[in-house]
Amino acid sequence: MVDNKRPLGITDVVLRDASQSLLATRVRLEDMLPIAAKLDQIGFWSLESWGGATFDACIRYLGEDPWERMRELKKAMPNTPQQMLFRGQNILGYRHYADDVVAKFVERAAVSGIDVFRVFDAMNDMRNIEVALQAVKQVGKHAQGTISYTLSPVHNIDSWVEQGKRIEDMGADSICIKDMAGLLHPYDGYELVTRLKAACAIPIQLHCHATTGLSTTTILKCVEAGIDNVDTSISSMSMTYGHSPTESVVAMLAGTDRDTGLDIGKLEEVASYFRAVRKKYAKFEGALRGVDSRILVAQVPGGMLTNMESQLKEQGAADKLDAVLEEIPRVRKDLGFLPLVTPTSQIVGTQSVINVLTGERYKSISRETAGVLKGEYGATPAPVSEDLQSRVLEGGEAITCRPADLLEAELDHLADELRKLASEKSITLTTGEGEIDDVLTYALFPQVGLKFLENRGNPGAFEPAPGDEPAAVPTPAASVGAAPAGGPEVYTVKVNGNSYVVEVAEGGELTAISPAPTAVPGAAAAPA
Ligand code: PYR
Repeated sequence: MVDNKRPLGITDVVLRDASQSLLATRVRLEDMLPIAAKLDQIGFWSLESWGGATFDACIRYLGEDPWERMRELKKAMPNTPQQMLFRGQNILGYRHYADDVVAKFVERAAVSGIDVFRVFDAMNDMRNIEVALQAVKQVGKHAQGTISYTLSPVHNIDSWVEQGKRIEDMGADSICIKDMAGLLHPYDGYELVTRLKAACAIPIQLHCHATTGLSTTTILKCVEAGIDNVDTSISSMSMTYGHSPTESVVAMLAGTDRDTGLDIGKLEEVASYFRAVRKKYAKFEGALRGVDSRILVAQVPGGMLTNMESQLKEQGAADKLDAVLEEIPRVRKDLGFLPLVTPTSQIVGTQSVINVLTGERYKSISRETAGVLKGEYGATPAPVSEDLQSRVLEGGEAITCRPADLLEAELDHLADELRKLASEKSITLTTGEGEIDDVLTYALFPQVGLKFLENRGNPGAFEPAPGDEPAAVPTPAASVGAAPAGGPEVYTVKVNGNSYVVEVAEGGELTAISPAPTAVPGAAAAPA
């Protein structure tokens, strides 16, 4: 083992990514707080407890104020650094926001209790994480820059090491290798970490999903190469779409130079608690048992695959899954080999489904696909298809600067807009210093956020908690075929007796139309 006489740091992700990946982001604060004191005593390097899709799920489904959730979690776990996943210029949404919104969001997240910000960009365009990282440094918190790991002809160990160095040069405190599809092979992980450790002075952390069955072995090889911290999840909330079990990694390293020092007995108390919680949320479980080896071939995140599988099934097109899986690499190539992670996984997935279901490639181009082709999300790892690009540009120019440089400051305007709407609709906004949190909720999700603020404190307006469902719940049409947390609004409309599912993006633009499903979908895991 390399220069390794130090404990491996563990970030347990049970409260955020495990809940997102295994239980469709539905675990409620009331099921987190009873175990918080125990989690706080374990000695984790950090606990991932916020960010990703949790913010959206809180306001869309659960009727929980995400800011309040964070404050409560921090209060209950004062001794453990609280970590969030931050989507760079997309913050916790699906489009780029102006820099003033990014900076204010970071500031308020820090005030609410976040200590470690893991900042990534779905395109790996590092210009898109710069403002967020600077904002984190500004508030004196830990800024972790991220490599969104993927496989493609234009990505290799050299390019990842270059990206790592760039992150360090940007002033980050650490680097995360984020392997959202579980594609990092153990020996590649060993080489990548060895090279990153040689090239960069800041700590390296590994985040691996378990879907392909590689993650625990990859963790071990990365430990041998000298990785500083790894993400795991308590065993009763681990594996399949999630992550390697915390206790297994702790046990593997017990008595070695990298002994984590964590107490298996205490961890078992936490595992036991989540065993019961998981049963309560069973209806949100995905179908996977064990390993999905298709991901090794299709190279997509597990959540993306299962979402597509259930959506196709609902539309009576389950037989098209293989065709869609073949289509994804083509679309990904046309879009410059971008990594597949929120929001690019949804963009590539939706376009692939449209290409297959319409029977003609790019007969219809979604607004988001056009956005990638126009450079609205930043630079793609490789050039995009010239044909498609000229089609969507219609003689205009693609964006080559950092896209947010083209966005005017928007926070003051949004605050005024929200105050006006609140007075028209008699919405009670938070008063004083906390008002800005409401503005940020509205800034990120104008429709869903406003609806949340209108109904805050009225649980009846949101999904019932598990166990509180009425005996027979008629399915509201608007929830049929619902997109993963934070996707576009989905409606079912009838035209001449035929039902169609229509997706309307924030801002009101139509992004996709498909025949309506015949049955209510099962719960699918949100994309990683
Ligand atoms: C998210 O952005 O929600 C991920 O989990 C990657």
